[in-house]
Amino acid sequence: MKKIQRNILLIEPDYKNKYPPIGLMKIATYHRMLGDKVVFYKGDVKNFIVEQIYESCLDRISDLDGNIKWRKRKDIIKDYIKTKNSNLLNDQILKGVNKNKALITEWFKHYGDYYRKKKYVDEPKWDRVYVTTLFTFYWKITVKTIEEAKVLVKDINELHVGGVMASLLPKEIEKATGIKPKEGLLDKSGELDDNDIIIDELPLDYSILDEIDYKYPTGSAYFTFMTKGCTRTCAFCSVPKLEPIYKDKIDTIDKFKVIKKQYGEQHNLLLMDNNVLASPRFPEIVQEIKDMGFYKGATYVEPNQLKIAIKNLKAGINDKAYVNRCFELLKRFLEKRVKGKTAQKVYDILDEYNLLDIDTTTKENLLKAYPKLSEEYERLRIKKPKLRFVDFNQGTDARYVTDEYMKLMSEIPIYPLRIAFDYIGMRKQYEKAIRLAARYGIERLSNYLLFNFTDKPEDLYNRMKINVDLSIELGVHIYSFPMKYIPLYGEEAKDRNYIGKHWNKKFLRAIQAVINVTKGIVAPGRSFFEKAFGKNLDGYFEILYMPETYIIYRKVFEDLGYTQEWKRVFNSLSEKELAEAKNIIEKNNFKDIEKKTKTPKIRYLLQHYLITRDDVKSDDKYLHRVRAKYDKLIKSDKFVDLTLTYDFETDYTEAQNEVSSESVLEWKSRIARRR
Ligand code: B12
Ligand code: SF4
Repeated sequence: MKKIQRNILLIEPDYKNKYPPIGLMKIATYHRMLGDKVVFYKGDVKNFIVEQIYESCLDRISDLDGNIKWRKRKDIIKDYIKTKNSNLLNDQILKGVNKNKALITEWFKHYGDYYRKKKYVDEPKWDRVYVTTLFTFYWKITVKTIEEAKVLVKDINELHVGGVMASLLPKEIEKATGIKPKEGLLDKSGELDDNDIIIDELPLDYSILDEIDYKYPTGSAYFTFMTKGCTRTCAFCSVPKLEPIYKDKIDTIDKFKVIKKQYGEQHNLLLMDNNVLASPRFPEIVQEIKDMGFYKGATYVEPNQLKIAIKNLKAGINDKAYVNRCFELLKRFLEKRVKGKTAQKVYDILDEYNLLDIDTTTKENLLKAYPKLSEEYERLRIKKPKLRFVDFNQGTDARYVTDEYMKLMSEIPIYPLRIAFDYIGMRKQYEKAIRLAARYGIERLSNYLLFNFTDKPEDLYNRMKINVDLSIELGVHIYSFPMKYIPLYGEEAKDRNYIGKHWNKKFLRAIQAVINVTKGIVAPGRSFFEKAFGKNLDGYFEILYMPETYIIYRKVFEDLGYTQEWKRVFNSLSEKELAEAKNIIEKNNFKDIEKKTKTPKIRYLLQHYLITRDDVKSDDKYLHRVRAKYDKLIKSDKFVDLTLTYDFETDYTEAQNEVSSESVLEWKSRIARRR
């Protein structure tokens, strides 16, 4: 009996993330194995619905007037579907239409109504929809996505939700959406259908990533776990819940062979192991990594991506993805690799087959044009060897580091080596691990420093300082990446506002403000560190209490003398006044100062906190210089980008507290007078 092909939709909510959705990539492989049709979408579900209606609309009208390049009008047509604005229809969409105008107009109106009157709700198209989830702090957008996905699936029981957040907050998701998520891994057979396939063990389907506009910054890479779970149960970590069983080695090389054959060789190896050094089979893991082509000094020559894409296009693996991919590759080729007469020749071929615009590019024409382009493409494509790197991105556990294991790590191109420094209590083991790394010639380290958990603010300073001191002493580069703790369960897990026991709102903002310019990176140099965080703990705490604007525009306010004035007043407070002032500052809310304290000196001190960026007319050259330096570093090193937390994605300096500008001006002049 012939199996019925199912329509499968995979959704990743519209949040920012660095790694592609590994779970969905495995599920895509699974459904393709079963002969189902798979579509991937990342973004807003409403927009997806409009896209789908647009495609149906185009199917209807394309032949009614074949002279119009309808796809060039995509954005306006989509706008019309959303708004049913007749001006758009008459003035722009129907412009130049000569054939079947009345009929075409009716179809547009029909599809406009179809969206606006939500008729699609009565005609769901998808046999199964999967929504993946990631960080718990993306709660709102994930719940919204699940809610909106409900109308897409024929049978609500076929709406599946899984992944990290679904495993940490399953009850909350069920309460909010009525959908009971699938918790944990898909590591047993028969989890989704009645068959023997273990989805977790399948190779990833890379093709789905070309179906969407979003670009993950990982670049060409193999993503995998060579161990699962962890041997420890740290209270701040969800691995014991997500992956409760420690598997000390997962055979990987065969999966890579499949990926290589289907999608081409990948550049780097990104490993998500939670605690690889806990594995007694670590020597075997390192050997397998070497066998996969990741040995010290190994290089990578990019395969002919166009040839692979055309092969997959011919095989009908994922037409939408490979049309997009071919278009992108040819566009880049034309813009970057060909010059003069060859460029003209390539341009003419692309033009002849309507391949210069994604909206007019078709599979049929790509296959026709390819034989004319393939020779030049092969001749001129990039063939320069690039170094390959291995990144254990979750960090390694210093407590498991031995001489033997460090030596093994130094035999593969680990870049950077990440050693977790989760709390000050592990200082001894941590320092020992760093010294061993230096001894084995590992010079670049990027280390995670957890804060805002049960630690004290001074612990963070001390750990950063240890890294600065060790870098100088050992002649290595240790970058510190402070990682703010976010709860794993309950209400507090749903956003990033949690304040740890020994922390307060002001201190957290201050840390963020200090490292905002460097996007979260604390570089190894002493002079920058001391300027940014203080020469010693007293200096550090002074910075933590300092007005945010003075922290960010350090130079400007120092030059104006405001910082000195603030320090003078802050340090002149009596013990009692200081306690009162600190109590107010720590809450980081400076509205209605008069109501907060009766003490004139404290009131005067608090005026400094009202000064905002808008009051600073002069440019802070120092700030721009530092920012430019770090932007360059991030751009030039993918692994730095992959370490940065989302706390620094938006320009924090743009998003400071709004305070009424009148009062600011008044306070400003008073401060100026007192100086
Ligand atoms: C890789 C990773 C990263 C990467 C990027 C992740 C990404 N996707 O963009 C990097 C290194 C950048 C990173 C950073 C951070 N991370 Co992180 N990270 C991970 C890690 C190791 C894997 C996450 C992942 O992508 N998994 C892919 C999964 C989904 O694939 P899979 O396991 O093969 O999927 C299986 C199942 O999940 C399931 N499944 C998946 N999807 C679906 C969908 C359906 C419908 C179904 C049925 C099943 C299903 O089936 C699959 C097959 O078995 C997890 C720890 C872990 N072991 O899970 C932490 C983890 C997600 N990270 C965590 C944290 C806290 C962070 C940071 C916020 C740290 C910080 N304080 O700054 C940063 C934030 C990043 C930022 N830029 O701000 C926490 C999250 C806690 C929380 N409250 O949500 C975790 C859980 C680690 C921990 N120790 O607790 N991280
Ligand atoms: S050692 Fe690392 S992975 Fe293991 S429980 Fe602790 S924090 Fe999580």
